Amino acid sequence: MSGFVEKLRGIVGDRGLVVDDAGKAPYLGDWRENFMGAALAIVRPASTDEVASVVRLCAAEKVAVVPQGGNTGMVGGATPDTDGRAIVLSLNRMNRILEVDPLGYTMTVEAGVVLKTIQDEAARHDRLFPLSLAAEGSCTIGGNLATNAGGVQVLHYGNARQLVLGIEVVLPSGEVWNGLRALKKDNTGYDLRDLYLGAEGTLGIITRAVLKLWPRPKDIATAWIAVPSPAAAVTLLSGAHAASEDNVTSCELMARQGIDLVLQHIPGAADPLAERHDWYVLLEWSSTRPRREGEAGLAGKMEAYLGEAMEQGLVLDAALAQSEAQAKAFWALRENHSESQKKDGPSIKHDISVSVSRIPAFMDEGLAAMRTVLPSCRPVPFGHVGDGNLHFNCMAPVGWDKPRFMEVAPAISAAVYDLVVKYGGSISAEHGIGRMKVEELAHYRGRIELDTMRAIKRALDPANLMNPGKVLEV
Ligand code: FAD
Ligand code: 2HG
Ligand code: ZN
Repeated sequence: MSGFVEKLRGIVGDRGLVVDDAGKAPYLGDWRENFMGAALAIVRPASTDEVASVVRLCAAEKVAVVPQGGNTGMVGGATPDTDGRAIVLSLNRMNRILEVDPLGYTMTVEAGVVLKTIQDEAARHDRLFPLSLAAEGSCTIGGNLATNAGGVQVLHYGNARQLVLGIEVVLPSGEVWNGLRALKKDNTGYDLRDLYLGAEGTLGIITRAVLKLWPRPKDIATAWIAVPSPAAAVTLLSGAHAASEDNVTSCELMARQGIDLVLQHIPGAADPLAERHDWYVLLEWSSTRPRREGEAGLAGKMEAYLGEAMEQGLVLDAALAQSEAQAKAFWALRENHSESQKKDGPSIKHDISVSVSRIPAFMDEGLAAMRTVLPSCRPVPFGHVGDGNLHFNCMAPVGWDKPRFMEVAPAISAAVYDLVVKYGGSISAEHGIGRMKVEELAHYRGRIELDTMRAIKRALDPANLMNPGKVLEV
């Protein structure tokens, strides 16, 4: 294959090619350390033309391409398989912000721009790019679009699909589809853009995007709230929409088990409330209307609302952030859930969704289902309750190593996913399918849906070279 690698070098130059084992290593395993693959080379093109030339070469030589952004995905979608015959195509050199149009509320970027850089650039123009997730310091917009990422503000702004107007894609043939349109309305036939969003790199490589911007919030209220139950959390959220004048931008539910792991593993983390409680909500309201002199603003409204909720027994205790630093500390308790679970030991994740009003019943039945399979397991449910999206995770019993837990893990997952189906929910709300849930997708999706998906994949990638083995077996 040395001739092939030299052809790659001819396209991307020395800076764009990684062939030594130490250099390749960070691109070959996933964030959760569940998958480790091998690759002929890591290819890092610097432009759409270079991506297209690399993909054309791979198509001609029948070499599979695994697109990769920040490599923070939760389902192994960016990890090559172990045969070492694919290349990893990393977008991390395509990291330029190409244009900001504050008047039209858009930003045009290359796919490898880190999400936090986009948020900061929008803020510099007094605008907001609302996609927000704990991996924002390292995930890329290309990866966010390819996974249709969710995060903590979906209930107000929508998921990644709703935050983008146009995209440019390098197709499996190496041709470039320029759908980089900044149009809010465009009913000209099938929506090709929506095909590539959430396709996890199996239909093509997103190289550029036109993103939507929003006005930057000027008044933000954040509260850390102890609630008696998930049912109380859902009722609290339901009333908050009107009480905040439709300004609820985040509503995250957490169980005490998750908080204990954060306090144990994350230096500097502290419990905002004096007493221990079983359930917590992190509630945030944001408005673009600045708080005027002498007004209590959103914090005043939130305080009044939480006071009423306390009288109704929906709230047990609450702390309203008195500063940006305190709000950040509340958020750190939520955002360090994944990191602290990773540090604690083996776990399995169930990124599920049901309708918001069915969260309480699902929680009860789901916890019972996990414990029926393995009474000593340690469930850590948390997540985006406003989207009906729970991370219904489960830590291994204390003292168990990964191989032992993985023997029983499939039975726990099957119990959870069967219940999700009973509730009319989804087995992957926001993380995607990757390689981790290929079998589950095939099992839980209907024949018509699977046949249609396979027909699309075969039509757009007949040689099955674009991220093969991910999402669907064809
Ligand atoms: P990667 O991991 O590199 O790739 C993900 C998938 O997209 C792969 O299938 C890959 O092949 C494909 N891909 C990447 N770039 C491209 C491209 N340019 N064109 C085509 N395909 C491409 N996700 C959420 O939805 N919500 C959350 O709240 C959330 N929180 C997280 C918190 C932590 C601590 C971590 C580690 C992850 C979290 N994630 C979350 C998962 C992950 O961050 C997101 O899925 C993110 O969108 C992935 O971006 P990435 O650039 O790292 O993509
Ligand atoms: C989050 O909401 C992410 O923090 C990660 O989606 C969830 O670790 C998880 O299970
Ligand atoms: Zn999440």
